[in-house]
Amino acid sequence: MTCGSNLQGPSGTFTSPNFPIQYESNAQCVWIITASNPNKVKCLLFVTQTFPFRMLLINTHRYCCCNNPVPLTKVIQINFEEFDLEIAYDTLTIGDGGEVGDPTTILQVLSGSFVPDLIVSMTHQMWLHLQSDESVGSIGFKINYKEIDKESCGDPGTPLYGVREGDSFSNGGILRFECQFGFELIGERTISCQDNNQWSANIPICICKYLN
Ligand SMILES: [Ca+2]
Repeated sequence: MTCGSNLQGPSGTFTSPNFPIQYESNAQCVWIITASNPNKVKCLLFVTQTFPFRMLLINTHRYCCCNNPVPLTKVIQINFEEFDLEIAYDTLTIGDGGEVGDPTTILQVLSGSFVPDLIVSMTHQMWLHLQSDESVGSIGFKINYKEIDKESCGDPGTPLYGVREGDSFSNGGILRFECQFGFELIGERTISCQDNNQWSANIPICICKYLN
């Protein structure tokens, strides 16, 4: 069966077919998410008396004078509320841009139930392709998406029973994690936002040391 849809920013939610009941066998579903207005601009420098300047429409009723408009490019962030596909046989391939299936744009190929905290595109579009084989399904997925500023990995959150140090989600940004007293940190203590808009690892988890 074919399924999927074209989705627009600034935010929304979508699911695999029949979610949370099992998706079909032989499914081929494609979603393309596009930022709501990739052509918006912002003014870095407002000019009031210097000419020449460019008149830019800020909203329906207001104009400003601007001598260096820059594109206000947004990128697409997704996170998984639920995810479970038959491991190794059914896959969700996620790519940057709108060229569905282009192997040079693939960001992740997901299967089973382990997923990144967040996946962020490099451009104003992201594509997703669900492919299932001829037998055995699972519940599928529920995904939330939203637009965020470009050159960002998005807010990955803070572990339950943990604290976070650092607040930059931009390329090069570093977050450090500690767990509350009595809890042990499992995973990476430090993660960084890479140039491809993906965090270097998921955030860690904090588990009680005295659970036996
Ligand atoms: Ca299957």
